Parts: sequence; structure tokens; C-alpha cells
Amino acid sequence: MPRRRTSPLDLIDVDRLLTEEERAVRDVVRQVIDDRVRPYVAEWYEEAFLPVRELAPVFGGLGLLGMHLTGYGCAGASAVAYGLACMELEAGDSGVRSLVSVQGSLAMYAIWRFGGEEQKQRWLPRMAAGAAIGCFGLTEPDHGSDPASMKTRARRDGADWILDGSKMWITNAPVADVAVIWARLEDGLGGFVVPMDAPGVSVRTIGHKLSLRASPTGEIGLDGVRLPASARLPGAEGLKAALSCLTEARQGIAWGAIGAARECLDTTITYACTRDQFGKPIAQFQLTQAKLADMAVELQKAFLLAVHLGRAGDAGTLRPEQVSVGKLNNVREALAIARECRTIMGANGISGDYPVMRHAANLESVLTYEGTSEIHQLIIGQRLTGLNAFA
Ligand code: TGC
Ligand code: FAD
Repeated sequence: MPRRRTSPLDLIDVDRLLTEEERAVRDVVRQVIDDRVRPYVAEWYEEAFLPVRELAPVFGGLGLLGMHLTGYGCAGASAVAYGLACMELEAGDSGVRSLVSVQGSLAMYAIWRFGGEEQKQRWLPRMAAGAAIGCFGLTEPDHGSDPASMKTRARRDGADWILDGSKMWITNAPVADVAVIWARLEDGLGGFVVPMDAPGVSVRTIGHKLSLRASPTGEIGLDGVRLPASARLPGAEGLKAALSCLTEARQGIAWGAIGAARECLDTTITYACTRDQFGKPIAQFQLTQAKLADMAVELQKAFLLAVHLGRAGDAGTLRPEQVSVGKLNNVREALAIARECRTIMGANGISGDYPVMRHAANLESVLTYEGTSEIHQLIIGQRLTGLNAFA
């Protein structure tokens, strides 16, 4: 039989599940990543840098920021089209997908869904264009998986609000123009739109990251930050509002992880077909082929799951615990694929000349943020048993 190579995601023709328009979106994003990210990302990663101000207008011009939202300059794309865009972005680097997720699914979504008309007019068109950068402050130094226990407080002073506290591990904070900040009120939790230049707001860049290096991450200090009454998101009542933003972002992550895994597997198959040991390509060893086959099977399954959940999202039937199935499975499998690819690449697997170790290191963060694997297991467990492990 002639030697024939099939790309991992072509194995069962998953493309047939996509419309022509969806494939076109995917191809456009793949091209922009080829042009604007792939040639440079290894160096950005080493330097712990991402040119957010350069990339955001490019992504904005393509309609990728707040892509699944409608009005205010947003593209109004389907959940599947947005997911495919996330897949291609994360094939470049998880930090690039993070930039788009945090902007569109967290900061913009919070304003779009819970904001007043004036807040929407002020921020959304500029954020959609990539002219203003947003971040989303939920996690605190002492409260990550359990945001209901947050300490950041908002108290009334006449008509104004005063915010005190801190938010930790906030993507884009060092470069952001605006933050959506979640805070404890006298009666529950609420969300605030906080300009980053408001007096009392400070940002410390978190250094020494060994993962998601091409993504700015910061701690936000809030020290007596005085905001007008109009800064509060009028529709954001309680923790549920913040968690519903996470449901949006987690969908993009379930897709994005497939992109990172695909990039690793593509790279590894090419490498294994051209690297000879014991007189033949390492791809010809049965043990290598078993690894490649198992990884390709998991990749197809992850894609099928993402398409299924995306279609449910577009039909308006998607439930949060279903999103947890996608986030848990696809990120866990993507990380397993990245690690396995690393073994096949031998010593070159640890080199920044190839994308595999970078993706593997990134996926460690992706496994943790937007709800750790354990949190998603418990969300699914609660649905299966009716018993709440958090209570
Ligand atoms: P619990 O009592 O379960 O829920 C409170 C209310 O919220 C509702 N709800 C949700 N609604 C929409 N979407 C979801 N995913 C929801 N999860 C829960 C729930 O029905 C309830 O409604 P109601 O009407 O009864 O009031 O709340 P809990 O305090 O027990 O917490 C549950 C838990 C642990 C699942 C939740 O706290 C959680 O998901 N924790 C993980 C925290 C997390 O994921 N943080 C992410 C921060 S942002 C980030 O990481 C960005 S990374 C950058 C990037 O994306 O690239
Ligand atoms: P913890 O909550 O302390 O958890 C530590 C361990 O304990 C985990 O294994 C966890 O699963 C386990 N655990 C906790 N509770 C339970 C339980 N009930 N049962 C079983 N096990 C449990 N946050 C934002 O708000 N905005 C952002 O933009 C943002 N960006 C991020 C970017 C990066 C690079 C990273 C790494 C994180 C980011 N985060 C952001 C924070 C992220 O959401 C949190 O790290 C995550 O929610 C976990 O919180 P934690 O790190 O405090 O871990």
C-alpha cells in the first residue's frame, strides 16, 4: 500500500459536520494565526510577552472580539463558528485564545448581558474593534474555586460606590482599559465596570509564570476606588451572573484545547515520519503508531463533543453542566495528548523550536482556570447524583 498521511482531524471527516460558512471562518482565523502569530509566538513565549495592542485590532477587524454577541459592533456569529475561531487561535497559543476569550466571553459578555445601555454604548463598540481591552476580576488571592466567599467589598457612600479588595490571576489586567469586577455587597454579590485609570486601582504584573507566558496576567488592587452609581452592572444579581459569564468562556475553552492538541499531534506526526532510529522512521514502530492512533481518536471525540455542545448552544438548550463535560474532557485530553506528543519527540520535545512543550505547559493553566478539573467533576457529579459536594 502506498504511504499515505491523513491529518488527525480528517480521519473521520469531521468537516462534514460544518457548514461552508463555518469552514470559511475557520480558514480565515487559521490564516491570520499563520501570518500574525505562528512565526513569532515562540519568541514571545520566551520573553513572556504578547503584543495585545497590535493583535486586538487585527482580531477586532475580523469580528473575533465578542464574536458571538449581537449589536454594538459585534459579529453575531454562531456558537460553532466562535468555537472554531477559538480552536484556530489556540492552535497558535493558549494565550492568544485567552486574550479573545477574556475580552469577548467574559468582559464584553458581562457588559452585554448585564449592563445598562450607557455602559454598552460606552464600552462594547471599542472593545469589539480591539481599541479598548477588558479584563474580568473574579478570583482573589484567597478565593479561587470558591468565589462565593470573596472578600472584595462594594459599599455605598451617598450615590457613589467604594470598592476595596484585590483580584488575583487576572488575564489582561496589566494592559486593560477596563475591568469587570465582582464584589460583595450588603445583600449578595454584584458586578462593576471599573476603568483601570480610576484613582485607587493598581496593577501588579504576575511574573515567573512557567505556563501561559505569552499572556499578561496581573493582580488588581482596589483601594477605596470611588465609582459613580452608574458603574454597577444593573442586571448582575448575585454569583449566578458571574458564573453565567464563565459558562460562555468555558465553551470557547472546550474548543480551543482541541486546537492546541491538534497542533501538537500534527507536529509530532510530521516529526515521527522523518526522524529515523534503528534504520527506520520512528513513526513505523508499533508503539509509536499506537500512541498516535489513540491520540487521534481522542482528538476526534473531543471535536465531536464540541460540535454537539456548540449546536446545543445555538439551539439555546445548552446547560452549564454540559459545558463542564466539554471543558473537563477536552482540556484533560488535550493535555494528555500534548504530554504524549512530547515523549515521541524525544529531546526535541522540550525545545522551543517546536510548539509541543509550550502547548503542554499552557494547558496546565487551562486545566486550572475557568474551573479546575475537580470542580467540573463535582458539577457533573452533582447532576448525576443530585448531591452537592460544595454545600
Ligand atoms: P451555586 O450555589 O452552585 O450557584 C449559585 C447560582 O448560580 C447558578 N450557577 C450557574 N449559572 C450559570 N452558569 C453556571 N456555570 C452556573 N453555576 C451555578 C446556580 O444555579 C445558582 O443559581 P440560583 O438561582 O440557585 O441562585 O454556587 P456555589 O457557590 O456552590 O459554587 C459552585 C461552583 C463551585 C461550581 C462555582 O463557584 C464555580 O464554578 N467555581 C469555579 C470558579 C471559576 O471557574 N473561576 C473562573 C474565574 S475566570 C477565569 O478563570 C478566566 S481564565 C482566562 C480565560 O478564560 O482565558
Ligand atoms: P484553588 O481553588 O485553591 O484550588 C486548588 C486545588 O484544590 C485544585 O486542585 C482544586 O480543584 C482543588 N479544590 C478546590 N476546591 C475543591 C473542592 N470543593 N473539592 C475538591 N477539590 C477542590 N481568574 C479570574 O477571575 N480572571 C481571569 O482572567 C483569570 N485568568 C487566569 C489566568 C491564569 C494563567 C491562571 C493560572 C488563572 C487565572 N484565573 C483567573 C484564576 C483561575 O480561575 C483560578 O486559578 C481557578 O479558579 C482555581 O483557583 P485557585 O488557583 O485559587 O485554586
